[in-house]
Amino acid sequence: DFSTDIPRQPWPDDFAARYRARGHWRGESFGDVLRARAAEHPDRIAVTAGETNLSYADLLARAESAAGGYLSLGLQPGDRVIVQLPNVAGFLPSVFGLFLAGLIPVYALPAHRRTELIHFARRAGARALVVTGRFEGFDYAALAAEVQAEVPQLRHVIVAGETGPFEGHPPPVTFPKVDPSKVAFLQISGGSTGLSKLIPRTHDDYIYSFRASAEICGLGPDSVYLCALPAAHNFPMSSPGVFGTLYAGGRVVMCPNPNPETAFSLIGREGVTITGVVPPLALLWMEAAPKTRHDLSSLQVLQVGGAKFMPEAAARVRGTLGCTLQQVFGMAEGLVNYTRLDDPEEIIVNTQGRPISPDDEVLVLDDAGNPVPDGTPGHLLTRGPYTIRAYHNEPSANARSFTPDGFYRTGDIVKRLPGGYLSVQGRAGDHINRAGEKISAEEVEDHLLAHPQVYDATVVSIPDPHLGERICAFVIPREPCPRAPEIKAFVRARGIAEFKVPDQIVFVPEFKTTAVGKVSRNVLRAELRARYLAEE
Ligand code: J2J
Repeated sequence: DFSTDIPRQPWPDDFAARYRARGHWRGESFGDVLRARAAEHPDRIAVTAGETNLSYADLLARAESAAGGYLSLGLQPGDRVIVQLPNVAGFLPSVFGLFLAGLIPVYALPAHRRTELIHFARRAGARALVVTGRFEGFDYAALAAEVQAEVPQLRHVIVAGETGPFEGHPPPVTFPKVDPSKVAFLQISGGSTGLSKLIPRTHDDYIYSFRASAEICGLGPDSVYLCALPAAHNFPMSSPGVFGTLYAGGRVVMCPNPNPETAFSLIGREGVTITGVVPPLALLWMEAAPKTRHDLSSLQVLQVGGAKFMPEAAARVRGTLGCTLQQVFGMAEGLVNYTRLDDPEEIIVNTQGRPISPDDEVLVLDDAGNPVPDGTPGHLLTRGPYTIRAYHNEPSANARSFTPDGFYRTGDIVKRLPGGYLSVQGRAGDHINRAGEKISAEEVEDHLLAHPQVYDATVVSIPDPHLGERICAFVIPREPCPRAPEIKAFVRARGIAEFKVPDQIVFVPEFKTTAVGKVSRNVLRAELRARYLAEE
């Protein structure tokens, strides 16, 4: 039972004291932020979604109703609640309601399915799940019911309406006291080995990250942020994203899907000033921009992150979209780097930016753990005022992912350049970065191996002109050899996000390699990838 073990502030006391003394951690909770903004400018619009506009006062009122509703179910402060919501008006009332009630959101993506949700529910010890009914043709309430049937401790499925759950419900008689140094929510990691891990973020650390991000991005009351990626992703949530925009008193426009037609019409209609996308979307938008009938002239900043944006593409952003590019290299575990808006074009095009905070500590190390000179590729390790010190409930992953003195091993290979700018060169781990979604090769292999006609399977990333990387599964079949579409359908039916289903299946008679066992799996992956690319 994981119900009582959400950790206290996870940084050592001397670090915490320093982060407070420097003014990074201000003892402010999510609820405090919303209350302050609603008091300062109640009538300003906070969120637009379709025809719905919620003012800051509306948002607070709906969040208070939601808090009252959650607590009336018997949920207790500290309980975990999975939130699986697409980009709808109800997203923010749902999660601010949880914060006001002292409950801990666990953010799932709209793309997640049965297997992933069950894993999150068990790992987090979640007691409830908040979903929409139907969205873009998919029945999330039905999915939630399937998950609930498998996880008895998940007592409540809460179906949020258009503007959140429990609309009109009375607020709690008393709001629980929330300690800003404690965990506010659990974010989902990309999961480079095995299943996604849960990332505990505190009010203090996360609010610092988006407050400082909003400042770096020049956000203010006139800013209009288009939330084009799924709001539960760390990038659109906090870099500076939805929360940074609200912190600055601006307006969030929820974009139901990021195709150019939908996004451009919202940019034109709502006067969007800033948005963030992954590289494949940036490419798509640059293709579509010259032909669009929508007015994109309000757009000042296009942020691109989540995967490497190639310099050739980066150099075309200003000419095609008429705005400043900002590269963003971040991770849900913490550290976020930005190119600054007034950096020379050369830096903006060729680097992935520099850290948010003067207290972000960055190490670039060789394989033996020694620092490399600037300009030489090495492993990126980091610690700082908004980077976690441990995953939630993952003793063995923690031993691998963090050094004894608290540095997080990002798995990324970077070069440090003058001024502390970073250039991402690749990564040491074996996750696949498919259009910004991180997929564990191991996790997909396990699903393939469950197929009765699959003798063995190895999953690798293959460079892809549209996705950045695609998922390629090498499969040794049993007789009779199954067909590729049948294997894909089988994997999909295991209840996983569509973005994890292999794009391509290559049948091979054997793996022709000296690599055996788990430890050499990376060697095998590298061999198969090299052989495939050579034959292509
Ligand atoms: C190369 N690789 C990148 C970039 C992330 C802001 C922006 C992105 C994320 C994110 C985020 C990259 N160039 N510009 O949380 O707040 C790869 C790295 C990194 C991993 C983290 C944010 N930007 N990456 O993408 O947790 O490999 O966060 O370690 O999903 O994405 O993935 P994630």
